[in-house]
Amino acid sequence: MQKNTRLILALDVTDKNAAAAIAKETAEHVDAIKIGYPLVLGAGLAIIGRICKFAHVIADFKVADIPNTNRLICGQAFEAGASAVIVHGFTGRDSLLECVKTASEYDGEIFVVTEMSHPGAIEFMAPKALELASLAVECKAQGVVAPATRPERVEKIRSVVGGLTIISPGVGAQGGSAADAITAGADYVIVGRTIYNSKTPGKEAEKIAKEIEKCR
Ligand code: OMP
Repeated sequence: MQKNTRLILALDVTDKNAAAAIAKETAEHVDAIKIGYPLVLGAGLAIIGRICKFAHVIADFKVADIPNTNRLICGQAFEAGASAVIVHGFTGRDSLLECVKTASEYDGEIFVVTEMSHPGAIEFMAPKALELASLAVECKAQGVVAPATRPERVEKIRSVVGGLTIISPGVGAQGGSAADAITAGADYVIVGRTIYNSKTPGKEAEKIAKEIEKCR
């Protein structure tokens, strides 16, 4: 993924035609489009192939299973046209290594969730976030997901992952700021509702991309 706008759209709509229209309108202002269960369950896995004509697709399947099942899930995502898959690390080294190995067969990337952006992440994830970040480095994942809602945690996670890519959700609807996340060390911010619920998603994406540009 090329760092251009440093903005990733989370396309969490459930209708395939609405998704394609938003992807088309926002494509020039984003570096990637993240697709997860809402859209894949609503529109089918083939939606990845449709959306990847507009931008790189990150398949957000938060894969969290035994190694063999992880291999099968990641394989399906890459076969469908995804450039990257988001996975969990808490299932352990063997499960994560299988995701990384599968990605390498497709020249794809793996992003490992560390601490999530919602308040509940403080309960179980936050105490383990830095260990999960270390595991991502040790397993040679390409990057991690870290919370824009807590820029000070992005900074901490950056100090653990070194040169790995950090993608950071929680901007806008969850209260985080794109500028704060980028300044804290995120490479990309992920924005969903603020863009796809806007009457003018293209203009909204452009506005956020400009905010990010000012932080450089
Ligand atoms: P908005 O809150 O609508 O901007 O969407 C954020 C997107 O990022 C959604 O697709 C979430 O599922 C996703 N996300 C988080 O919000 N927090 C996290 O900690 C991790 C993710 C993710 O893995 O993408």
